Amino acid sequence: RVRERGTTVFRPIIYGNTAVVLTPKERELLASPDHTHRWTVAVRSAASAPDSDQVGGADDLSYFIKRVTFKLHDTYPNPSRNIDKAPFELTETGWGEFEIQIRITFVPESGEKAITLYHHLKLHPWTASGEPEIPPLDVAMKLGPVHSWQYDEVVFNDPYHNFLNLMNEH
Ligand code: SLL
Repeated sequence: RVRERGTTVFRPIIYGNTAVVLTPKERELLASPDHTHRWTVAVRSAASAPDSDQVGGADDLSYFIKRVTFKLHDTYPNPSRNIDKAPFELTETGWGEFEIQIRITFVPESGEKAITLYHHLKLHPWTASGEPEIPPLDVAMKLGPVHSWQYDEVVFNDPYHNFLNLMNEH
């Protein structure tokens, strides 16, 4: 296995969450009626997908990502959730914001160590002042979905020759 010394290859990603308020009817149907929101946390390509209205691209990152582990708050059953194929996302319901640990494991041929990102799950709407404020649920519902996403680049230095080829095929 030969490394391409002095070479760097990277891929732009976004990670974060979208959240919506549950309707009273949806809340009734849940096992946990104290849950107020449905949210999706995801790692996606930052490259735009013209045919998609979701945040971030619909590109399949599984040619270099093997697994994404979302580590949730301990109030969740089995808080460590492994996603082993694209799309690398997880949808849950809940009532509170917390920090999600996002561990990205790369395909074995990369020889790369896993990386860990952190994202504060955002349920409550952004305010003009930036001061946190939790509006009543009916108000929040009218404001629509909340989005909180961060841009990053996954960088591989001195990649293995075979892995560089694999990256360049995509
Ligand atoms: C808070 N520090 O107090 C945070 C913790 C935890 C949120 C929020 C799920 C609970 C369940 C859930 O929404 N946990 O499934 O029982 O705001």
